[in-house]
Amino acid sequence: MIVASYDSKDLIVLEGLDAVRMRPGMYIGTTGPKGLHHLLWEIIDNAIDEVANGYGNKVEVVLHKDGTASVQDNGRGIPVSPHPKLKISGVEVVFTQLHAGGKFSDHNYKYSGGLHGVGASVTNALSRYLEVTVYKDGKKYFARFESVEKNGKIHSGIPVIHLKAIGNTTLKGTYVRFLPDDRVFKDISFDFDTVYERLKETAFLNKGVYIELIDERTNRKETLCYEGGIRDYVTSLTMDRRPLFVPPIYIENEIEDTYVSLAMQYVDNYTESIFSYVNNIPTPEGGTHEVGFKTALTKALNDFAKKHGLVKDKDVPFIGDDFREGLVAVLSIKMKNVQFEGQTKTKLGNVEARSRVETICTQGLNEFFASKKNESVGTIIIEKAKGAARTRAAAKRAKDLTRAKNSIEGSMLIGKLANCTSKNPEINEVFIVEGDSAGGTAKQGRDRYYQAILPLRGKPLNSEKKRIDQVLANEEIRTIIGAIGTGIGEDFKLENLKYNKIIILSDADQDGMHIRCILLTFFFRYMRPLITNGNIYVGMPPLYKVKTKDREWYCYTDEELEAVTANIKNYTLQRYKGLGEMSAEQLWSTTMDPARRSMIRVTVEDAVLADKEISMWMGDDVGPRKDYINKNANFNKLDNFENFEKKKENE
Ligand code: 0RA
Repeated sequence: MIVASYDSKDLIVLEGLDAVRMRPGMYIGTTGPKGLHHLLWEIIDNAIDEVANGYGNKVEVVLHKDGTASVQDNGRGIPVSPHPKLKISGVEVVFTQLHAGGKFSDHNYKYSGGLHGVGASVTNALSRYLEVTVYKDGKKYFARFESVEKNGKIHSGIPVIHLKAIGNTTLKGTYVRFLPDDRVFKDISFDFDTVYERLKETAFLNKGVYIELIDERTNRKETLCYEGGIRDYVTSLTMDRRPLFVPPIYIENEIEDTYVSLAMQYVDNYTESIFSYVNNIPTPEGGTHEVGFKTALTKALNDFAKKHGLVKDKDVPFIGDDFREGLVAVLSIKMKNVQFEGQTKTKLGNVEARSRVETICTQGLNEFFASKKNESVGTIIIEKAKGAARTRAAAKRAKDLTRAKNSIEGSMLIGKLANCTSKNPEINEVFIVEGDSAGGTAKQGRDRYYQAILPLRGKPLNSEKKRIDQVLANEEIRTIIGAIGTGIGEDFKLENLKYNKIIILSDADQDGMHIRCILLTFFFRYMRPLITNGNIYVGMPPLYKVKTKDREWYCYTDEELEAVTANIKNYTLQRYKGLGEMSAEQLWSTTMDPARRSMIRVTVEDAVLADKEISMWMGDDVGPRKDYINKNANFNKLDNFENFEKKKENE
């Protein structure tokens, strides 16, 4: 058994960590699953930094049966000698000083992802205990930290065993193992899939690094290593989507300590998917590096088209957007002194990155297209861009038409909308309701002061399968756009949003599910800020009503139904097949009244995954969807695949 021993000196050093425990949200965002996994990312990022900088090549992550997680790398080992000022071992600096990781890495690594992170000390602060073993210079060292209770107060991350040599070794590297503190996190179990997806992204971004994930709770083991790096990443992103050529275009170069790599491909659809990273940190808001890449792409492709006489006078002239229709690209850069901007601090701000990325990409692309064997690839891209330019011209005509129509007969177009009286978007809500009859019920049941109702007559168009001009030609879609007020695509303006909550209300059957998918797909592709901003909700009508002589209950899930009916006798059970079966009062009290309803707020945790899944579920390639359903579906609950596809055919 380990006996906790620590002195007052330790407590003073550790005051910073107590602050982390007081306000975990400030350091890891939440104490939900996302925050819990953040603890592990901090440790993994440190190990990856070490191997990605060329020291070692392997990182092993284990989820243990006892609830701990461990990360082992075969790098140089965390420094063990005393820090000149702090007079404590390097290991203790890393795990007890806030942000020490960053300061530490600055001199030791050319680039460091950890700079963005909050540091391994935060993991220590929010753990029951954390142990470190360092293998270095022929010796094995060990240290243990604990969160200990003293005088009714919990002190975080106290070194109860100061770093000491415990034997000899021929190994090198670092092993960290920790138990998240269940007094901080409600649920301390790591999710295999979440960890796996993160490690997979990491493996793609650090080519050749060998990553192993072992789940001892379920005996699962996965090995990840991509010799092709982001080339393999792009290939995996486009696997389900008919790439227009293989392999992806790949560029890699370095200017003044800025290292740039780019892999790109085109697929047979109309969306643009650029996934960019700086020092392995995703930058979903884009930034200067993306601007540099886009400029280079436009320039290189315009030059190619001109050189090969591919544009005729009658053709619509290209703009940059045309070259990005169907583009799937991963841009990964590494640089020093990164500055992040934007709403969620995920946008690169460094101006020097723009010109460096542009120079490297222009040079690389020009070289690629100058080669005789790549001419066909260039021609394919130009043909695709021509299609995009034509559609753009058609879309503009459609948009102008929509705008004109909106202004002339604006009230008529959203005539189906039963608006609310309040003009305050902050409190206003709009329910998008499946079907006229349910729409009517909702209109009667609502609080008309702040609740608007928009009934949908038919099924809206599946926007994943259609070009923007066709999407805009669809009346249901136009009505939705008109009602919400923000506009779409690059015209989108959040400040014009008319309703703070947009609530999709559809039946709890297959058709309802399908309508929900179609609407979410549309919002994801054309009004994505509504999702990232948390304005989109899915309403949850009850599935059952249980009634006895003197009481009734509404149940929203099968589990609830079981719980309610477990202890009562002589009841009648009504299963609601559609919203239309409820009275206005019932719909209000079960589904619309903020005090009693439950709703799902739609968020996007992972843009890469969401993008992939949406094209799998809603795109026109049937194969991947069929595979997925056959692998994962529970056929007792779901109709079979053929049925699902038949429903989709009627779009
Ligand atoms: C700074 C300097 C040195 C190693 C490390 C950091 C290091 C940190 C971590 C975190 C997890 N695994 C790690 N491996 C190495 C090397 C200094 C020296 O050569 O003594």
